[in-house]
Amino acid sequence: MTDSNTPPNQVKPDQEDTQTKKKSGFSRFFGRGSDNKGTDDSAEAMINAEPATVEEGLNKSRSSLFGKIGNVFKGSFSLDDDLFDELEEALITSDIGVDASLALVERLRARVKNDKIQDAAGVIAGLRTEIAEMLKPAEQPWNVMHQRPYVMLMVGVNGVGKTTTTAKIAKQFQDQGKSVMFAAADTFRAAAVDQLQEWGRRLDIPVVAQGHGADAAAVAHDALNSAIVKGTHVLMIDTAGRLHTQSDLMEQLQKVNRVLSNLDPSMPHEVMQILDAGTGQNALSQLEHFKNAVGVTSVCLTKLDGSAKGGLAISITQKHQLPIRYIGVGEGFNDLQAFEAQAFANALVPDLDNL
Ligand SMILES: Nc1nc2c(ncn2[C@@H]2O[C@H](COP(=O)(O)OP(=O)(O)OP(=O)(O)O)[C@@H](O)[C@H]2O)c(=O)[nH]1
Ligand SMILES: [Mg+2]
Repeated sequence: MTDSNTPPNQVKPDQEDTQTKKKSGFSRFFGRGSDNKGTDDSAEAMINAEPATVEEGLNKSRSSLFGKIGNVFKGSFSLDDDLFDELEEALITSDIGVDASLALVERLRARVKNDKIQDAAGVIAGLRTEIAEMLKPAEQPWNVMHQRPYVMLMVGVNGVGKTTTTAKIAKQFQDQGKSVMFAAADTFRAAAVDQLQEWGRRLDIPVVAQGHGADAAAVAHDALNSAIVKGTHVLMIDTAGRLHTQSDLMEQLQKVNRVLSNLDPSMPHEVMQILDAGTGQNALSQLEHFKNAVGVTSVCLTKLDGSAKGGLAISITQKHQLPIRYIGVGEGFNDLQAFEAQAFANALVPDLDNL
């Protein structure tokens, strides 16, 4: 991780190492350590891989949650305070967070009482329904066609999946018949521009770039002008990963935002924060900081497949009421799926027979 004194156009050698290690998942498809180049075959594999189901993506989260409490629903089940206490504890330790866990158990108690639920299957079904209800505010309609170009700023800390998620969403737009342009506003990390350009080449998407060390806001400005001239439907601006403590980089992001909104106050239309589910409750404070700095308008929760912290979606919704546009349940392009509250709740809470 770079300290806040490092100039934006310099990358420390140890930072490059961290980046290379982090890309090991990416290189599963690309067959080597580089984060930006690979064979066409491996790119094809990533683009065309069969989708994982949401249920598969939440395997770890589900077993972590019910590994702890499965037994209280089986055998000599008794509907008492102990059951709710154990449930509450398991929810808290599954990264649903304290507030959201308390709220969830409270709602479940009320449902059990109102619906006169008496058996384990009923409690499990009630839990699933309450989780779906709590997640509902995160499932919001998204109309990217109301503006042309529709401008999206992709933000988040290092390595959460900003660039690959940008490419994956772009592919979905293309499949819907929309034209896309990329802006390479991660001018901080040496290989970042190449990485985006490589995706642009593979997906046949134009990339506006000025190279390593360039002013990110100038890149965004150029790209916007180009998207206007070309009549592009969606402009997606990839940005450098940064911590909220890297004040120079946070200011750079604010400048990108400002340059866009000076040209048109409705821009950017979407500031999408990518959050790595594996970071757990830490993701909530990342969101808080970015929200304050650049007015995040939506979230994408990646790497659920590698994490047992799927409950995070509930605390994000409870605390921030932002739309969760997508969830990442694997590395393949088809593994980035539109968020659906009920499907997510179904995947997190198994049937009694499968506990
Ligand atoms: N397993 C899994 N891997 C993912 C998912 N989303 C992204 N990744 C992987 O995460 C790694 C980092 O992705 P990038 O898109 O380069 O992340 P980034 O946020 O742009 O990184 P920086 O630009 O360095 O800040 C890559 O290997 C991706 O393939 C996901 O949902 N599941
Ligand atoms: Mg990136």
